[in-house]
Amino acid sequence: MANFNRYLITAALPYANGPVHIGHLAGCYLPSDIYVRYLRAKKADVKFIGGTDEHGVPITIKAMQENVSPQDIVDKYYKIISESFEAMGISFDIFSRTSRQIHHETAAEFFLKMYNDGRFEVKESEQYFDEVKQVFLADRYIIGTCPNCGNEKAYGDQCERCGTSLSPEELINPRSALSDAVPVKRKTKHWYMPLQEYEPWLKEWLLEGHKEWKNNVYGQCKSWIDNGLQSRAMTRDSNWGIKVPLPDAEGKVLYVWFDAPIGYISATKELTPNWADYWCKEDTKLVHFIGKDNIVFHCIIFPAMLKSHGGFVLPENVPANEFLNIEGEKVSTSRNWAVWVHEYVKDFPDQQDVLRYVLCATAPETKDNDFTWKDFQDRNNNELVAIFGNFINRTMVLMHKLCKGKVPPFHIDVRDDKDDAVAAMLQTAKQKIEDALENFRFRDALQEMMNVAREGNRYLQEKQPWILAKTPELQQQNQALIDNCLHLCLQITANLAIFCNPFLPFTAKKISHMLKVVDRMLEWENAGSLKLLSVGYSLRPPELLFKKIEDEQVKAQIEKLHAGLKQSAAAAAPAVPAAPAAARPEAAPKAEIQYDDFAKLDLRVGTILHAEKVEKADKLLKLTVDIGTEKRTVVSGIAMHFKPEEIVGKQVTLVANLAPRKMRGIESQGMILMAEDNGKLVFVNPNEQVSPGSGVS
Ligand code: B3M
Ligand code: ZN
Repeated sequence: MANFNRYLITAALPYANGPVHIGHLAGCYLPSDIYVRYLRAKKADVKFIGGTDEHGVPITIKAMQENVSPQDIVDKYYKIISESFEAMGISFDIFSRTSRQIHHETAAEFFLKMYNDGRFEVKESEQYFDEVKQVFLADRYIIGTCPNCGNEKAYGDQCERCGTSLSPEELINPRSALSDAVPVKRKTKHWYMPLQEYEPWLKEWLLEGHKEWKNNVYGQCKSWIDNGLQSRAMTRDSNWGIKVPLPDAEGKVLYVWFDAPIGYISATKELTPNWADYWCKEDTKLVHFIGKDNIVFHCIIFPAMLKSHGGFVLPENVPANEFLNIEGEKVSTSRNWAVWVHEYVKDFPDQQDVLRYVLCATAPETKDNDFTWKDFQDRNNNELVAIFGNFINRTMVLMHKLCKGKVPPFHIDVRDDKDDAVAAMLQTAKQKIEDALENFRFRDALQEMMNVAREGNRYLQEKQPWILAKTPELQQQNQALIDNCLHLCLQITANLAIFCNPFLPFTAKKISHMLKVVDRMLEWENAGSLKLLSVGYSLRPPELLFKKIEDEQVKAQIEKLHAGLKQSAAAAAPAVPAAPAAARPEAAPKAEIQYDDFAKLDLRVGTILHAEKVEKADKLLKLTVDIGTEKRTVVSGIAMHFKPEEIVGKQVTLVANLAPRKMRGIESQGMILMAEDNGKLVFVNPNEQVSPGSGVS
């Protein structure tokens, strides 16, 4: 393992086409900030790079929806996004924008170097063109009827009502979203990176060299590489973006995924004249924090670009998180099913650390996870208030009451085993927190930090200084024991400030203020020490660190979430690609049937034993379903809605006597019942676990 002398930490550049929500925070901004704060506390040489991604189709679409220029959009959201991060204490060293001059220059130079080194292939292909507006149309700009569900406002890349992924060719009645004209195919030329040529190198560098990467990241990369890489266009036809710096490239810009990661380099240049130390010296540890939808770009395409350009370090790790759902549903910005950071900071002023705590405790580190307001309340009330805040508050109150507001001395002659155990407890915690943080296990690290507060409470409870001081006479007799207890509780409190600082920086500041210590005390090397506070030092009165969150607040947030959802539903019927069809697709009534018709159905509950994708069929999953007496193979069109590994073990209702049917060469022996809610599919199953094969009637 190489020895690193400096760290370059990046967090994905959010598109400046909307505010950030808590899923963004949990996905990459909070973990990266925790990591960076820890590194700074260790006095490491570290730069934390962020900014907004201001190019690409997402921006131009938003501009069309709001009927303003792309520049207006990026200006508006840069402000909201950067203020949200600042309010939450995400401590970037720089928060730049890819629209800045320095980035345009850096990205253009990068492209030109690759071009001059012969790294691109030029290829012509046919693409949809709008003859009225005289522009090529990205797939998103083509709308038409979905061949699957009949939604008339499906996009050329996806139907947002039924979730099917589409190509523009599949749309019935395709039209340009810009002019309503029927698009025509036209030849266009682009510069491609032959990614297949990087395969041997990627196998060696990534698959062989980085087996330590998180399973979810490594697995995705492996399957991309194993499936074979292809040439990918690094330019697009558009007038919004970084102009391709070649003479014969009128109307062409760099592909947004080519320019955006270079934004990390440009931002570092903007930050420091020593930028090349961070990007070009082998002893830099470069770590990209991202969400799982960005894995291929950061682990395959950008490294291939860096390699191809030459002279840059490669990422040492890419600890991508999975997704955070909200109240059991996927976050959807278009349906407004999200908790927006700029709204949270307004609704919960001065409670940033509560959100930081809850998001870290429930971070989707290895699998998708769920945020609920109830859990938010519980974790605040039962953990931050009842354990962490309570320990520090009791310590401070008792110290003021029983030790005259000063750090009491420690009397060696009356110390006992419990006192002696405190030092070891702190040392162990320090080790465990370090180990977890170095390995990007932020949840574990947070748990270990909380355990220190738990241990503190336990120690205080065992010592019971309030009993020792029940009467003035008793207190006089026991003062040495009382002193020892509170001396150690105060040292634990100071240690907690150090330990919690990466996770709860606002709280660490408040504790430092109460203890009247300077920021230097929070340096990591001080952790584990029992000499953080000097004897006789007078301390400030206790401040409340956390307050209870009431049921009404939780209720209001849940209502707000649902109200937001309805609002966006009412604002449906977009003129241009916009919010997805939000109106509920009512199931059409069917003709009346007799009981006998119904009784012909053999419905059985089964358990999914195995699920896998059907090759070359985007929508199909092949399932093995246990129906008690036998196992059935069922081919089901649900691949766009569920990942195979998510549904193994689920109970389903199977139409068991449906005539078998061949799909993609596989005989499907039955059909699974699904409910459809606004484009989301849900299994129909009994509300309690039943034995496989149980009949349904
Ligand atoms: N803007 C995608 C996203 O916001 C993209 C990330 C760029 S990181 C260089 O998820
Ligand atoms: Zn559809």
